[in-house]
Amino acid sequence: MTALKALLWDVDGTLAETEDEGHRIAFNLAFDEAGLDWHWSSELYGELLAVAGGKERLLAWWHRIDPAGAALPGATDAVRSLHQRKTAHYLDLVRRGAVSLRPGVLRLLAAASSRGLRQAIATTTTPDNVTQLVSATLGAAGPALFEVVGAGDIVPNKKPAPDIYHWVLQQLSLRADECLAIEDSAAGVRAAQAAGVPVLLTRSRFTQGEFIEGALADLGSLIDVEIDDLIHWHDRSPARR
Ligand code: XBP
Ligand code: MG
Repeated sequence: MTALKALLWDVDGTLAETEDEGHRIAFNLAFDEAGLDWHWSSELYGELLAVAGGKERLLAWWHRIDPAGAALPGATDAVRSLHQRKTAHYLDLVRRGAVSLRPGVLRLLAAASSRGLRQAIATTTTPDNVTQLVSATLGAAGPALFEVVGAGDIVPNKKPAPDIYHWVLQQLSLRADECLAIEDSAAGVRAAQAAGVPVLLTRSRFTQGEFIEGALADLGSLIDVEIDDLIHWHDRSPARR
């Protein structure tokens, strides 16, 4: 029986509902600052989340509304600059307390730590965003909870590609079946599954209606989930050797 050795946490939508009150607001602030007449409502943003990665999402939006402009030689640099400003706004929003951990997350993080489980992050978002979120919500000691942070452009292909999970497993020197991923979206579940990592689903605000398959279970909210529940699901995973 392969014992569970590490929890691999997704960030956006899993640790916290960052997308609507954080990332979406930051994108709109960057648009205003740049003098663009773009504005992403919650409803539109929920659609745009089909594209993982903020830079990739921006470029997909630009191609959708102005294909000629998006095809210009300087488009990639323009997206990179706009995304840097968005990230600055996001960091400021999180620093000022715009985002809280989802109910149950703090208790699970602490319980996993006290049970000797290693913990890591596997996310599409920008690395600085992770540090800021974890520090703002868990305090200065927060980042130390996660032995490895796999984030953003550290890998060439973002979720649903398995790259970020392969990278995190390599950094941890653990096998996929020794770990358990916790994800909120179809892309995240697909990424973990493609890497052979058993994965549990906890839907977020934007993924409630998504068709998601491949998770060991759909936990719903984490508010009543105990660490023994996570270990129980891992023990029943077909991926275990
Ligand atoms: C969610 C994402 C990220 C965020 C925006 O990441 O797809 O792109 O929406 O962050 P995950 P950036 O669910 O894997 O945590 O703008 O920094 O990409
Ligand atoms: Mg997510």
